[in-house]
Amino acid sequence: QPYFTSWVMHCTERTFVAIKPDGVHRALIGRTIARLEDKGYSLVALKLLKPSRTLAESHYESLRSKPFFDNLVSFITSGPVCAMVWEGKDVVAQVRKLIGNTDPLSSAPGTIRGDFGIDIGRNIIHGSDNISNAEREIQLWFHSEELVEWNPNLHEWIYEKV
Ligand code: IDP
Repeated sequence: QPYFTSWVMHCTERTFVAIKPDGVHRALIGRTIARLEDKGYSLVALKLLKPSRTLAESHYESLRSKPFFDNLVSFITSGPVCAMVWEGKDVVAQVRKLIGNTDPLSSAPGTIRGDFGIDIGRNIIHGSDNISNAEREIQLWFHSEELVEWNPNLHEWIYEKV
């Protein structure tokens, strides 16, 4: 138990990740999850849904004034979306790195958008851009009882004991 306590300190940060309808239709759910698992992050929640307009508009509320907002909301609500919560040390920033730039054409090969996408409006995946947005988006998409607390045994081999 003392060992667990020292590893778990690293692992409490959470981020919201969503595979958008293009990623789901292109059968990229498995490969996307594999990349985050391979890195060492843990899945805390997962569901497939067709988001309501209210949910999609709240999720992207900071983009409401953008010319592409209506198209973006229509696209996301067309579903299905694979909504997830991932956990681990520095997970918000690291998932952004694994995803790549917003525009797939300027994303590095090796990133999800760099490997699988071409158009900015079909960039496969969403990841929260900072910790406070991650908290906001997790609350928006999930009920607290859908978030599963568990202690992966692998943590001993992923995190150095402090
Ligand atoms: P992010 O998804 O990389 O955080 P944001 O700027 O938050 O990027 O934009 C949210 C989503 O809106 C993008 O992932 C993309 O699907 C879409 N988007 C952003 N900019 C454009 C654009 O110029 N044209 C069309 N869609 C865009």
